[in-house]
Amino acid sequence: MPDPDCLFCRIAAGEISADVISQDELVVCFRDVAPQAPTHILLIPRQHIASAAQLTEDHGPMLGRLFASAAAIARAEGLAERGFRLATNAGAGAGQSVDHLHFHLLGGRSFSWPPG
Ligand code: DGP
Repeated sequence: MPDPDCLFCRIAAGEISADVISQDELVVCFRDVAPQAPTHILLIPRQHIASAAQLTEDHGPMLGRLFASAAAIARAEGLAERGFRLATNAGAGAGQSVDHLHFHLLGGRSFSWPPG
């Protein structure tokens, strides 16, 4: 069920414009408005899920689609050979600023570990 007050639900519904890379009935992928790397794409479920802390096994089909989409986009954007990062922030303490589950697909530069 979409949340009418949620920014990413509204992007998924097409009510707020975004540079959408791909979408289907489960997942929407679009470029981050404030890119932290030469390629920075957000992958979200259409379903409103606040964060990874709410995930259960029932979300398996959506997560399978989301990770397959990430891999396909990484290949299409030429990130797969050099490497890329796929990450989610869960909770304000981890840096989550939009309370709708999203994975960051980052590539096109080197990444350090551990993350800050
Ligand atoms: P996080 O801090 O992990 O919750 O990541 C939220 C990301 O969402 C952040 O990298 C910036 C991005 N973002 C915020 N508002 C918008 C928006 O309106 N459009 C797009 N495309 N990205 C947004």
